[in-house]
Amino acid sequence: MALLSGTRLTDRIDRLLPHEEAFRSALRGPDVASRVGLWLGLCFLVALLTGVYSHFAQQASTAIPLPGRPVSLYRVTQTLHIAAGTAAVPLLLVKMWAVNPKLFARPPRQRRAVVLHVLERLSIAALVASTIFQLATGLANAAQWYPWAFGFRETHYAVGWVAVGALLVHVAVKLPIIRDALAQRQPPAQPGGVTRRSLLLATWLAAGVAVLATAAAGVPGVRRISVLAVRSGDGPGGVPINRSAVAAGVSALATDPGFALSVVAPGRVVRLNRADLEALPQTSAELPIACVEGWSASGIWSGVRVRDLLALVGAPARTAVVVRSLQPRGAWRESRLPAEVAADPLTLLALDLGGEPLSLDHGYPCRIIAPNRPGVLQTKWVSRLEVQA
Ligand SMILES: Nc1nc2c(c(=O)[nH]1)N[C@H]1C(S)=C(S)[C@@H](COP(=O)(O)O)O[C@H]1N2
Ligand SMILES: [Mo]
Repeated sequence: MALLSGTRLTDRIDRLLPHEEAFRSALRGPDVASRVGLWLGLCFLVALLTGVYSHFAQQASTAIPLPGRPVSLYRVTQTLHIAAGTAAVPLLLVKMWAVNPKLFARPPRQRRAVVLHVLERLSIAALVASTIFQLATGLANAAQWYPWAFGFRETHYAVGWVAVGALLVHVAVKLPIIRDALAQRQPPAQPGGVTRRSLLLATWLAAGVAVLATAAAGVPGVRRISVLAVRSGDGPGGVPINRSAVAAGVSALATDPGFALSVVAPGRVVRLNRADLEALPQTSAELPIACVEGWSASGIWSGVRVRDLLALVGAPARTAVVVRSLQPRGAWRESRLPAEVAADPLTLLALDLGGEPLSLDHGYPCRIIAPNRPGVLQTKWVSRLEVQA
């Protein structure tokens, strides 16, 4: 059997695939793509800035110390991060619908033009792939679903930069088209079909509904309409429970009457049981738990200032402290308090939430709660505070 010659093969593919002109809607094209793209770009910018902040906030030792005030800064930035990512999903779908015919544009004939065409297509492929990756992994993370083997934070962070790079190339290449399209006040004529106005309106509406239904879980007042949110705000003291004591495998140790917290400094150890901790001066503060997965809730915590505990072993207030928990394994069983966090008068080893002793799931007998920190660092079931020499 004779092999298909190169030209016959390309002819066949050409006949199989639709042509750019086969897409009828006049709304497919730069006019809608630029307008939706502008908002998509804005979502990207918000996600990038808040994402970089979150990445560094979760780093155990950050070169630039993060501010302790406002106490809810991380709560706001992480809610914005999830909201921007969620809003981007319908925007991306409409954007891809608008530019879809371009996928079937035939390559030009001249060699130089072909090279440029392929490069441009490759940058689009990188952009689309990285964007879908970011939105898909971000959404899965917000749903607390980790169906992959790679570390989420590092990968989501790295691919974020790929997406930003590809986006910059894309905007630079398309700038003249974008400028023309945005300057065009007159929408494309679409006899009998959906108008540009209603398409854009439906797009903004879809983005708005998506944000309210899922990502507004961190916003007091509107939390109730976030019907698809993973964590709703129920839980003892109005604070949801992330990992339960049973899931963390700490139930027996945390309820053991022989429990005692160890505060350790070089050459010195002080052991305190729950009654000893209750007998120390107590401080109350309203502080949020702001989970990186997008939910957050504020509670009134009371307990002992960490710096008071450091004083018991003769350590200065401004000392970095390693916090260990009763949990035998798992990524969040330990955390580190940088010196300025340990010294903060609002950094507490909490014993109570909402005027009641901590529930087992919220970290009984004692847990860390510090201002403006990602939830992953608010270690529960604390068993040891180790001063860093
Ligand atoms: N020991 C321990 N502490 C932990 C965790 C954990 O898995 N183990 N999860 C952290 C995460 S991811 C969050 S968001 C908060 C949630 O606290 P909560 O369950 O009291 O709301 O606890 C943090 N403290
Ligand atoms: Mo979390």
